[in-house]
Amino acid sequence: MMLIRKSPEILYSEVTPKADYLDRRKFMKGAMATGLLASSVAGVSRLIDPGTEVFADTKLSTVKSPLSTTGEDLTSYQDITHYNNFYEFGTDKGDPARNAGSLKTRPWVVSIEGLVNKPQKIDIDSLMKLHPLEERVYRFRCVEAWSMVIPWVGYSLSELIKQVDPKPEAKYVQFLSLADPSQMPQMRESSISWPYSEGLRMDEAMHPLTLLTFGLYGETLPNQDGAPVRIIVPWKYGFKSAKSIVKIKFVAKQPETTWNDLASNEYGFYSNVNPNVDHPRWSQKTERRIGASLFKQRRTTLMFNGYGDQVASLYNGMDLKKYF
Ligand SMILES: Nc1nc2c(c(=O)[nH]1)N[C@H]1C(S)=C(S)[C@@H](COP(=O)(O)O)O[C@H]1N2
Ligand SMILES: [Mo]
Repeated sequence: MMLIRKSPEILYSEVTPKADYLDRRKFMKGAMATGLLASSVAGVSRLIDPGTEVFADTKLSTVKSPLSTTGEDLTSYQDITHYNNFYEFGTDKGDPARNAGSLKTRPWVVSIEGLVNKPQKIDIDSLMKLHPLEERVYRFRCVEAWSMVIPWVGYSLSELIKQVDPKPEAKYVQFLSLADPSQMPQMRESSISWPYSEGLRMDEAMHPLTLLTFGLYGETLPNQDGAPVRIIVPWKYGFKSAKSIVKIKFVAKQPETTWNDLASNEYGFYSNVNPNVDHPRWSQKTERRIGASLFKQRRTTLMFNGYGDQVASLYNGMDLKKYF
């Protein structure tokens, strides 16, 4: 049973009913207390060394989603939570898992502001209850040419947007992450001008695939993955998905975004996954699937990360080499 979390072929929620899950946890806690767990057991490192890792510990109840990607092996929980980009906690892939424990995710308020008829400050626990939570498996493709397949938990951002009633002048949505050096001391290590900012065109933000994300593998997000709430836009490079969001702002003009500001020739505002538009310093034709067996690791990158049927029409008539 404990191997289920690591098993790549099966949907976590399909094979682990809540009761089993809770039993497993009780067993693991008991086993640890009596020193029974062998270090080879999957997941044991999460329990043995809580000081250097950050755990999500709250089970979420979810419904399955028809928008889930099927037929792909899931990336392991270990890889998803130990190979991260979250520069507020350091620039190495292992830094967020080491450092994000200092992030306090309660209380947490998300401010919805700008060109909306119903601006509001929503407490995270209310935000999570706004709509039933779904499990959505998506491919995740980083601009650095690695990828994962992740069972996220959340609901379409459009559900929230409908509730706040954007004004007709609102053409873009901006997402701003927390920027608190007292909780994120490694912020000072890079020259990024915080807070981390990302944005989408309104029709992209309203697209059902755009996920307001609260969890993964059936639990709340671990801090290093952007707790307590982040955006996931599966057809775009990973940096479009801002983590640990405190503000969602509706604006008339294309907002300034972190990586585009830093190097606009390397990171476009759109950043749709596109194997035909290389990054100036590397090819985007292929990617490395993290954790996959050796001969399945290197794989062809798919246009729009494989979500073209659903999203290509958003870009009709646009030159995607110009608007990369
Ligand atoms: N606030 C914030 N959000 C962020 C980042 C960041 O450094 N800070 N990195 C981005 C990048 S480059 C990627 S690839 C993804 C990584 O998400 P993951 O670590 O959960 O895989 O988060 C994105 N969101
Ligand atoms: Mo990234």
